[in-house]
Amino acid sequence: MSAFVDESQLNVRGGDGGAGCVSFRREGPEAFGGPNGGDGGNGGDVWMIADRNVSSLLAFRDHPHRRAEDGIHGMGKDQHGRQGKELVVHVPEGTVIKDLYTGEPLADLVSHGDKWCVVTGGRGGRGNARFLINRRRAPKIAEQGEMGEERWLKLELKLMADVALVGFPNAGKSTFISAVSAAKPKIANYPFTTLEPHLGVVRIDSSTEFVLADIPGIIEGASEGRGLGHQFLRHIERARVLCVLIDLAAVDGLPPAEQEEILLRELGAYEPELLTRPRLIVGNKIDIAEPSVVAGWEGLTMSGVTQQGVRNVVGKLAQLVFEARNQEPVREAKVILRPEPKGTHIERLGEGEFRIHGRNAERSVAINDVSTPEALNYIDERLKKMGALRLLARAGAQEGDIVWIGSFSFEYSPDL
Ligand SMILES: Nc1nc2c(ncn2[C@@H]2O[C@H](COP(=O)(O)OP(=O)(O)OP(=O)(O)O)[C@@H](O)[C@H]2O)c(=O)[nH]1
Ligand SMILES: [Mg+2]
Repeated sequence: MSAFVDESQLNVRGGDGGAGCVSFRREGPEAFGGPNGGDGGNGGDVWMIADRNVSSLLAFRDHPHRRAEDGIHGMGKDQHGRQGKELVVHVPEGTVIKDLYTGEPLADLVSHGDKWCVVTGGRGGRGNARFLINRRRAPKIAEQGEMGEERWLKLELKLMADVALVGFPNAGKSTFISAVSAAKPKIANYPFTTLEPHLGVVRIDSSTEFVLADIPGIIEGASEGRGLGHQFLRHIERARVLCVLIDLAAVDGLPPAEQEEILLRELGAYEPELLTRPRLIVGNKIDIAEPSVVAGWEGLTMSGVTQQGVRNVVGKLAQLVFEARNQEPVREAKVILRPEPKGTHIERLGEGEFRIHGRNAERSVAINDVSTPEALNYIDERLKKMGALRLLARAGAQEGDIVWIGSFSFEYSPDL
């Protein structure tokens, strides 16, 4: 079907890492003992996964923010904090994910099980037990937890019909889709009111939904091109389940059994495979049907106008869709991991001012208290080790220039 595109925005955020702990042994013979502050747990990642049992992006309109669990802070006695649970966000097959601001396509989750790690949780901070070295017997420093990554996304989906409504003109197809979804096609008491397909999302609960297509009426001879025929049979071709709507109060008095026979014949003549498609046959307009007609009808009945029997029909369709989806073979799922962020690099902010970027560099200043000489020493060592000072010199930093890392700054000196 042409341009039925469902769109939504989504904000995802990884869990924050727990903070490392500063603590020392204080018991019995170990009074004034060594450091024993545990590490904070990592925050949970957020994954997006294609799930064939999700059919629209409707759920994200109500809940556009999704966040994974935070890591727990480390504690004394070398107790590490627990990791935050990852969060898995289920989206329909075929969902294209873009960056909301740049429009850059990020991932295309094509088939069931395709998975993408969209943001990672913050790493947990290391406790002071990890900072013990010979020169530093009683470290009072521990790392803060890293913040979880956050990102705004745009989700796009070409809607595909799960259920196609098949019926004669005027059978009540548009009335039915209006009753069970937000679709609002024109309804009128004459044939061929609907001239092009409409899609509606039928939502039963947060985990059960399907896409219903209202298709222009089919008449005898449609498979040979009569009426709006051919064109729309093509749309039916792609639906997983067919809902054949019989008019129990047809103005021309065509008996239900005959309607059913003609409709199925047209489907089969167009494409024999359509007859093997799961289908539900429903007698509509039960509210105004003649008792004699009703007496001769053994199938399901409903009224799109009074809504009698509608819930039952929707439930049965949902069940058929669920079964059909789960019989489809699953292609081998693709797992897309995110590329590692870039290493340490220097940005020149202006005259005499630089910024060091990079996860490790930023992490080295994210410690519980950066104001002590001990902490400053530690930061120096770390920056030297990762070559950041060499990079600064190469970028032209001079004595006295200001260097930023995260929200921390220091004065550059070539003999740091
Ligand atoms: N009493 C009654 N009238 C119905 C029912 N369903 C539909 N109608 C009426 O039947 C007429 C046709 O309904 P539509 O929903 O437009 O039928 P359609 O199948 O979409 O028709 P086309 O678009 O022309 O193919 C309208 O006047 C509806 O009000 C029903 O269950 N009971
Ligand atoms: Mg219609």
